[in-house]
Amino acid sequence: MLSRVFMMIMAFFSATTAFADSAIQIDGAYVREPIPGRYMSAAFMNIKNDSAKEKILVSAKADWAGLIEIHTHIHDNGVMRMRQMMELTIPAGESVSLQPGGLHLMLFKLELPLSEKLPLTLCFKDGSCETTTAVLRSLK
Ligand SMILES: [Cu+2]
Repeated sequence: MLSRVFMMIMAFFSATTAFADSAIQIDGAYVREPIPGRYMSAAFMNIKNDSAKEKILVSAKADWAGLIEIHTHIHDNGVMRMRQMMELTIPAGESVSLQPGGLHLMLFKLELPLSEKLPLTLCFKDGSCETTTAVLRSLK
């Protein structure tokens, strides 16, 4: 009887640990302050995958943005253009950096004015989601 209780406690602890041991770490998230009168902007961050499996970002959501798309920049005859990506793979044990001029989350239908701290949730193909807080960063 005692060993059965012990087993249950162990099972509980290992389940708790698995839950707390999140595979995805999001660092340095920020939202660029929108140009006055505009309802769109971009978010940048570093996404680190600490798990042994690749993680595939498929969507992002926030209360303060009506639509969020994953974008990258491509060179097209000397012109930088943005292109939507339906998926962004973060390989096992690696980081992907979203930064100006490259990958970013494109934010549409912003609810202005934005607050200084902006909760942002990233969701992955395996059904898991991770929430971070992006800070609002001024254009200057
Ligand atoms: Cu974009």
